[in-house]
Amino acid sequence: MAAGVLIFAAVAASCLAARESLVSGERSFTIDYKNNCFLKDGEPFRYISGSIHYSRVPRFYWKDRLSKMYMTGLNAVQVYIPWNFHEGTQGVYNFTGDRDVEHFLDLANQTGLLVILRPGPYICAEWEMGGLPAWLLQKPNIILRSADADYIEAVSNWMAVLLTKVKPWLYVNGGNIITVQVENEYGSYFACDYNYMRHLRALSRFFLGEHTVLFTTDGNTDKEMTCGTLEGLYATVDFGTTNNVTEAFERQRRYEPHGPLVNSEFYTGWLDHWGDQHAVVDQRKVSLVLAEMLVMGANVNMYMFEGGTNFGYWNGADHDTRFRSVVTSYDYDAPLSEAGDPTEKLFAIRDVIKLFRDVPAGPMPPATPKFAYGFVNLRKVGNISSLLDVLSPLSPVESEQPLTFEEMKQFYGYMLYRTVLPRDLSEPTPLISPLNGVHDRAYVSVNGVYQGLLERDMVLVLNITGQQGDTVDILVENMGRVNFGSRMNDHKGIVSSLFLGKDVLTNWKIFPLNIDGAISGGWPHSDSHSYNNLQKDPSAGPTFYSGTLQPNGVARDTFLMPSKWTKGQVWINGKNLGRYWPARGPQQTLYVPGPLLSANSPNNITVLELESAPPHLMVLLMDRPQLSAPDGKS
Ligand code: NDJ
Repeated sequence: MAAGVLIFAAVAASCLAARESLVSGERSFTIDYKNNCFLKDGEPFRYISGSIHYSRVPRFYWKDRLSKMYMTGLNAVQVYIPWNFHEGTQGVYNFTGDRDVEHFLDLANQTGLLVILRPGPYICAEWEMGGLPAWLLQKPNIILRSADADYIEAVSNWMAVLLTKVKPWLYVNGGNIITVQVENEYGSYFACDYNYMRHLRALSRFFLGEHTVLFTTDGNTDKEMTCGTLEGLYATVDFGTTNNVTEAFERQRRYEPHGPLVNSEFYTGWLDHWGDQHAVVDQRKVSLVLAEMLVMGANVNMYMFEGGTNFGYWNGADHDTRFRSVVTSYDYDAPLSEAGDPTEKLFAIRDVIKLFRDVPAGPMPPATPKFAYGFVNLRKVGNISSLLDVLSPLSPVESEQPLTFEEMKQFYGYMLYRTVLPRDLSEPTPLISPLNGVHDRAYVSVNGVYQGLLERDMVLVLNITGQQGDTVDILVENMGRVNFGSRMNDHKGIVSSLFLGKDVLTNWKIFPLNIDGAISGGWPHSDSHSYNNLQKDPSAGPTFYSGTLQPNGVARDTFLMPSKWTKGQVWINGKNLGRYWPARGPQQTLYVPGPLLSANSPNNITVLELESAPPHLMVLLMDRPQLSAPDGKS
């Protein structure tokens, strides 16, 4: 064992000797700087925790997942609050159903789990715009995560609502929240604005009181620690299996010479982007590094313990060398799978934890039963251009230049831009996005004939043909806003002019699309005929399909495989399951939670295929996921 480990282990022993006398019955959670540990009710305390995002797990399963975490031997869960999940429209708050954060806290409490709360306002997390509401982008050039006045005002209003709601859940107030994070890895953001961090510290103190343990989490470089830490906020670090544990904690010690060692994000797995290989982190390495940290007496949170799913449009994206969108599954190769099933990694982690604390007696709750429903036939409903009366019932907005999603106040999903060809194109003529202004994918039709696509950073030119006056329909897909780094002002739609050869395309009609509203309202009805439309090749371009799954008395978790479909979005019984893109991979199947299904009546499946449907028009419902591309590449 390295010398550093031994020194830290001695620290752990001193923590065990710590005691603080308390007025009997008083609840407290504090930092013991003398003995380098947390104190809970005056007794030395160490957490072994796991991250779970309630926004990625159906409410029905919250209790099941928390019980499995408890039975692994965890004594705490770490929870992010995604601001945009709760304040979709500025000033309008939603804390019901899958957004009922107090119910989640209550279930954790009943299960015997303490909570490490991470209320943001920014969370990263591979979540759309890192949890920030896209309506912030309505102010041009807003400097997110800084002391920008408009940003601060929005943050302050949100924190007033949120922190007031969680205050009764603080440990000292009789609840289970032991610590609260301020911002998230702020040190890796370019702005490095201490006034912003001071403001967040003031808000937290004001709404949560003087005695709550507030902390920061930062990556493992001096720059990150310098910009991310602030006096009065306990500085913690995050790192995975490829880092040297002793060095990582030595860095924490440079910023926090005394107090508990904390790895706030120990990576059990990693995320996937479309086009990547599926990420896997070796279970033995996770066990070894976990043991190494626990021997040192460190507090560890495993990120993720259960990842879950980016349902709907909630995935984020990265933009380093180019824009890369995160896949629908957030399985993360975590100890509990996307569907909440215990994996070998979970049992290996439990074996490690057993060496350090008693794990609860009794069996691990089993995997939820899965069902292979088999093939479901779909029929064509119609191409998107022929369905605008249903999907965009109000008149379109007319504008000489294209407007962004944010300007249209439609923040997520898809929008349709329509104009006409200014001249005859007898020869294929380039439709060009010279400033890379398609955010993020555009599906182009001329008079209902699908021409092909443009893709941000990838495809900036598409040759099209047609006659003067022909209708050009461009469906633009928002593939999730950037959640990390300096490019989070990620406006969507056609964000700079498109050219046809040398001519700028102008005079647009822009149709906001309420696809989710139509589908959750019962559209398309099972008896509705295929809408008449102009599409020549019936299987090309953005087109809706639907069908029914006959459940035969069974409503169980299942996995939808859109084999040979190209790219699109799936809904079942009105719930948006997320994006599929088997052609790009690695993810091949979509998780379908059983509680969405009816056991006794037909279940509606709706697919929006953006490029090209297979001739068979079937999807397969299987009893296991496939998160890697079949050839092992992406
Ligand atoms: O705090 C961040 C957490 O929310 C730290 N991470 C995590 C990775 O899952 C997650 O976003 C980082 N993400 S550093 C950036 C990934 C860049 C590919």
